[in-house]
Amino acid sequence: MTTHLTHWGAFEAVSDGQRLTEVRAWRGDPEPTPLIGNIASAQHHPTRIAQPHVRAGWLDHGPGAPGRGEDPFVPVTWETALDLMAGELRRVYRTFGAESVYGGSYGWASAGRFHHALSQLHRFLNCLGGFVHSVNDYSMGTCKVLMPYVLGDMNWLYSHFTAKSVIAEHTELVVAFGGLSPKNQAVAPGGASRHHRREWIATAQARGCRFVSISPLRDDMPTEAQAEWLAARPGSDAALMLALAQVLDAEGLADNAFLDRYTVGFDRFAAYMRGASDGVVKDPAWAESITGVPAARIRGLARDMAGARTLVTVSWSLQRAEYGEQPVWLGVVLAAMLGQIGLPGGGFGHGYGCSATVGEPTRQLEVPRVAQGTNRVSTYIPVARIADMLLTPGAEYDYNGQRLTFPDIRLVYWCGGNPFHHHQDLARLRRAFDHPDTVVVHDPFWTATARYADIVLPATMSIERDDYGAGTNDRMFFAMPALTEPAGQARDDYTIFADLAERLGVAQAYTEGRTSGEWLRHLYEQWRAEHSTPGFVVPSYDEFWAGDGLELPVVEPAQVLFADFRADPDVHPLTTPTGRIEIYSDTIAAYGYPDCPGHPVWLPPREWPDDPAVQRFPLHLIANQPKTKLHSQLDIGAYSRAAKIAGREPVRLHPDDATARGLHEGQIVRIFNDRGSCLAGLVIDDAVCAGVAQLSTGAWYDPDPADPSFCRHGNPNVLTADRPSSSLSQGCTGHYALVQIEPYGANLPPLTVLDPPPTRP
Ligand SMILES: Nc1nc2c(c(=O)[nH]1)N[C@H]1C(S)=C(S)[C@@H](COP(=O)(O)OP(=O)(O)OC[C@H]3O[C@@H](n4cnc5c(=O)[nH]c(N)nc54)[C@H](O)[C@@H]3O)O[C@H]1N2
Ligand SMILES: Nc1nc2c(c(=O)[nH]1)N[C@H]1C(S)=C(S)[C@@H](COP(=O)(O)OP(=O)(O)OC[C@H]3O[C@@H](n4cnc5c(=O)[nH]c(N)nc54)[C@H](O)[C@@H]3O)O[C@H]1N2
Ligand SMILES: [Mo]
Repeated sequence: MTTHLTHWGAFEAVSDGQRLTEVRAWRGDPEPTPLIGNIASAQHHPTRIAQPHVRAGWLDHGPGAPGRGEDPFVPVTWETALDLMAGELRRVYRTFGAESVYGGSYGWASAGRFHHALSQLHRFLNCLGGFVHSVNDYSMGTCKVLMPYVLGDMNWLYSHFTAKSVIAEHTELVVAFGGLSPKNQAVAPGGASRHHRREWIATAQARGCRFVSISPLRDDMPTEAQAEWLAARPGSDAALMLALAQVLDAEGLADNAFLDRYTVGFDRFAAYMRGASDGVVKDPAWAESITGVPAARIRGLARDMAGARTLVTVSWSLQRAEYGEQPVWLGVVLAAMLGQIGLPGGGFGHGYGCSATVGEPTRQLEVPRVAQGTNRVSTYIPVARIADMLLTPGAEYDYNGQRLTFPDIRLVYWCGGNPFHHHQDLARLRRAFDHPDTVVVHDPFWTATARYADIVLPATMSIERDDYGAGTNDRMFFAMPALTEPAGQARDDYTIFADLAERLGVAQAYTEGRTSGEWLRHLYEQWRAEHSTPGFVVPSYDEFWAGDGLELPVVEPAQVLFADFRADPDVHPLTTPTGRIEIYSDTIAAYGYPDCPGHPVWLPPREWPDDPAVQRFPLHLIANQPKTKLHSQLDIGAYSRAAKIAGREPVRLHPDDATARGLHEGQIVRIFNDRGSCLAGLVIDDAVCAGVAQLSTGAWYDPDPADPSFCRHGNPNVLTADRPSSSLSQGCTGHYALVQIEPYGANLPPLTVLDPPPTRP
């Protein structure tokens, strides 16, 4: 048995050298996830890319030839592919410069820190002169921009939110906007070792802690929480939070001493909340009409919050929407009004239900990783502006107080991500992908993005190479020896870049003369020299490699967010501009953005049910993270396929909504709006509130050849809008859209995405 790490957990496997013959959860994991069931079945699936491929039109007519996404692919040798690639990189860098290469390459790739696909791509492109990069992510694209103005840097916050063990011991009331999703707590970037969701929530519950979940899905809260469920209308949380705040204010329940000492700008916000600035009092009656939550229930909850040690948590999903700043900022304001920030179990949290490692004890050390070098190109985009960049080079736009210009991209290089999974309005993305001369993809699988590329290079899966890794803020650092040989002709991204670097005359800069095995040892030894301290002796590389994971030291006792700040805000100021919690931000106000003013407000999303333009689409689409996989990864795996209905992604609907449409369980339905449509298999379930359709992300995009806006498999991103969250953050808004559902009458079209694309000899 050899241990290996994935984003969804560690596992142990037996291998015959080619494939995994037995897979079971790592023995140290008390609550392993069934997601490990996708790995072995996916490894040799027909959609594994067997060898390098070049799109026929590109091969015959050169860069920019039409036919991307339509032409067959020509299988070629590695020699040919690498020669073509090197020639094309040389042409683009010489003719158009580094500013014409987009290497943002957003995506989760695999666990394993050396063979981290994006890091290797960035290092390689930096050796060639740099590339246009992306900032932020799809996960927290809005709050990462907002938080530095309000609470402080989000990367720091991520590993310093009050520990779950502290919540389990002290919190009396958890008010969870977006729930505490059990499926999402299985996953963490870079890996999760000891899952213990049931344990911390059940401990809190048994002690008498009450959980209230504000969410369109009952199962966004684990059963062990025995939560009360408040099904507010999706997208309305800011209104609900304003009304909770208004009750605290009007009933004298707000902690004014806390607001005075630790925050700035409450008065400006209060004028809005009380109706002084716009004539509308944001009271529970006002919020009832927006949220659908009875005013009495809102008032009761506000009083309960003031009477208990209360933790306000907001999931990242709420900010993956238009004006996504508002519910996050208001969550902070609510917690500030309760005056419990910095106390054990009270205050604010962001992301407890989003990742296994939010609320884990803060890790004292980073793990070794490869340096990406220096990017000489300063041009970047907020990551979700990819289609805008490709469609409108030269156009100007606002971002975080700046006026930026989209560059003119000739070559797109993707390694470790799947934009035809993660981006919104896929038909528009497809038009955008027509713009560059050349699209290059490395991936183990024929993902939709690989099918839209010109040069496709087969990458190894993490189980096919030596590596090591630890999740962000996870305390276990694992050696990850290769479990099998690479499938087909797959090569490590590192080896591919090293061969390209050789052809382009930058081999020394890229490899520094090391093989990947030598790099692993070198980076480890460097790290060991830096981190061997009397309290923590790092074992030799050989001991580490032979061991079953190294336990890294964490801060003890477990952290309470902002305990220092509470003790003395002058000695321990926040990293915000004023050092205080900013309920009003002068900096944001000065930007003058109507879609993100200086204090939090309620702004209805542009697609809001009152609008006659969208009345044809009365259902809120919840395109959340999938339960049976990580994003689009291993959607061909056994555990993911087992949940499909006639091969299509399941969509869940409330019984009343199904009856009203004459739909029955297991039926194939068509989900549509003005942007696109997709097929899905119907599951009728009263865990979904009425008026909501839940279709998770991750089904491999399988467009009708005649209509790229119609996905035959059930990818919700044909339905979502490619609209920014706001001028401040320019984040993605994949978590909010309106749709309609009807029976699918026509003959069920076959899926093509489970087979490799057509090839030409
Ligand atoms: N509508 C809607 N859309 C969303 C979201 C939503 O809530 N709603 N959520 C968004 C969020 S939060 C995220 S993070 C994104 C996720 O979007 P992505 O991170 O792009 O999704 P993944 O499916 O994880 O893509 C990773 C790709 O890397 C490949 N890969 C794995 N290992 C390797 C390797 O070693 N080398 C190479 N070259 N490739 C490798 C995998 O096969 C896979 O194709 O999706 C976003 N999209
Ligand atoms: N199994 C699994 N786990 C994952 C991932 C995965 O792909 N699979 N992806 C990981 C990644 S990259 C990320 S970023 C995190 C994401 O973590 P989140 O963003 O929290 O995850 P989601 O599943 O998108 O959304 C959580 C819940 O929010 C609720 N919700 C949606 N809209 C609203 C709203 O307007 N108001 C309220 N109150 N609730 C709403 C939905 O019911 C949804 O189920 O998850 C991580 N965990
Ligand atoms: Mo994410």
